[in-house]
Amino acid sequence: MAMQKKLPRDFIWGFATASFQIEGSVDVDGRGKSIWDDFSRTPGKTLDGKNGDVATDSYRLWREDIALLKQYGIRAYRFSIAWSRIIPLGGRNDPVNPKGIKFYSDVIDELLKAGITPFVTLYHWDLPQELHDRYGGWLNKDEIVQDYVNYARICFQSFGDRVKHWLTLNEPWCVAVLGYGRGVFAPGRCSDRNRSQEGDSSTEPWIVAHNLILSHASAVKVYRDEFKPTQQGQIGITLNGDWEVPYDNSPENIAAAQQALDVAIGWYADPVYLGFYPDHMKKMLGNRLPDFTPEEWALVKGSSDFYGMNTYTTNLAKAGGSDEFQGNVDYTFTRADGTELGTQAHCSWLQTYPEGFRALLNYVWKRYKLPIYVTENGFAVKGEDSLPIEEAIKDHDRVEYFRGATESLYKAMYEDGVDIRSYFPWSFLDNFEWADGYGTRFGVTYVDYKTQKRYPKESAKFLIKWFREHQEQEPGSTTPLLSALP
Ligand code: GBH
Repeated sequence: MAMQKKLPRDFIWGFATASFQIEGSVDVDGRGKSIWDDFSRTPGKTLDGKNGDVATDSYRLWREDIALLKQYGIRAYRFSIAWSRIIPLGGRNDPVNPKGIKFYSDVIDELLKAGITPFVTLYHWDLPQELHDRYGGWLNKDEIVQDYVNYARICFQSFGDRVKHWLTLNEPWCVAVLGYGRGVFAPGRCSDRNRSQEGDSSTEPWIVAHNLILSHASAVKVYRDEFKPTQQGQIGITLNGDWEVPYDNSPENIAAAQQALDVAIGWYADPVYLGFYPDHMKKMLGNRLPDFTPEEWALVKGSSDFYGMNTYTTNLAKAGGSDEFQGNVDYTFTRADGTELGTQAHCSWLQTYPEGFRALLNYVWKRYKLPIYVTENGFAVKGEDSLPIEEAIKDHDRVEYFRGATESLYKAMYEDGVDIRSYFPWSFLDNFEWADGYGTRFGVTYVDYKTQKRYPKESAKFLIKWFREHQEQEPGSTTPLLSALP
């Protein structure tokens, strides 16, 4: 039998989290408020009115969390920095908070001591509230670009000697659409006056996206000009985006699948990697799509060292519908013959479909031609929230999800030749799942919110074992003691 190829030693794999979803301690050590503090405390915005005041208490339990990551034997840990811990009021003329810097600095040191590579997201949705109140946050180009760049520069200065992997923004599509279009995420603006007192869903998301792209590109320029020559790290953006399969073979549904990709992914990826907007977006939006000046295009094009991919599922794309954020395409999981695409997750938007992951990796590789860092991929098991702990940790559907995903990852690399450099299952811990509160669990580690005790699920063990078997190991390294895990 031919020797099976193994993932190289420097392939990065690990688990991912985000500051607001895990940290809690929202008014400790000088942290300023973020838009998610206010939003989640507003009645009716989150499931059962839950907020991030405690979350998984990781601001206090970070040493224990890193000890568990070490026990898992992972290579890397993806986490995000809370802007309002670094600069409580957020702006370029506002004071920096040394305690915030010290917190992340200690986390980074502890990770490195444990042999774990830090993979750092600068912005995972928790904008300082003050910037929103002061000038409209992401809506205000002249202010936000400078303030974001200032924040990023402080992070490069403070942590860049030890952090070699930076992500500027997590999922700008979600920031723009869910925060300013559908109004289901902070700051909750949208045209529906039953839902929000302010906002215009027909214009604001496109403006916010424009400002996000410029902020990202400007921070990358600062990194490349001022820090990369000495710090030698990689920097890029990470985009959400799921695979799209035409509902059937009709020409309009085949076109619909491409239109959906153009808005879900191309809205950001085409400018950043190719230097233009998808034609479908220009046609759909006319002058509502803010264009870049030639100088801005020069800044934006090529502003990511790699393709950062967050992906969870596949949609069947059907022409029609008026949802511009999906390219005027309807999504379904039910095929024309009545069968379902895969196993339904706890959240409506997610079903298993590993073939879609492989197809998306191929599509992105062919279109954008850069190494791919998979920075999120995961599954929420239906009903897991109501099971006793000893049942919940037997997360069969999540194991099957990751079995399919790792197989697709492997085939994309070794059968299709896609250049993939990392894989980060979402998430290390069950955590604050935004508008879904604590009712939806994505963790490979169960969190008992009454005691804050962590319990590894079967999926964590499956992934640890899979990478142990499919990746070349450091000489002399020992197998993580799976049976010894709590
Ligand atoms: C990720 O986004 C996030 O980065 C992470 O913080 C989060 O915990 C994780 O997913 C699990 O949700 O049509 O309004 O129902 C995933 C990408 C894109 C998934 C939008 C949900 C549908 C939103 N998300 N999608 S809606």
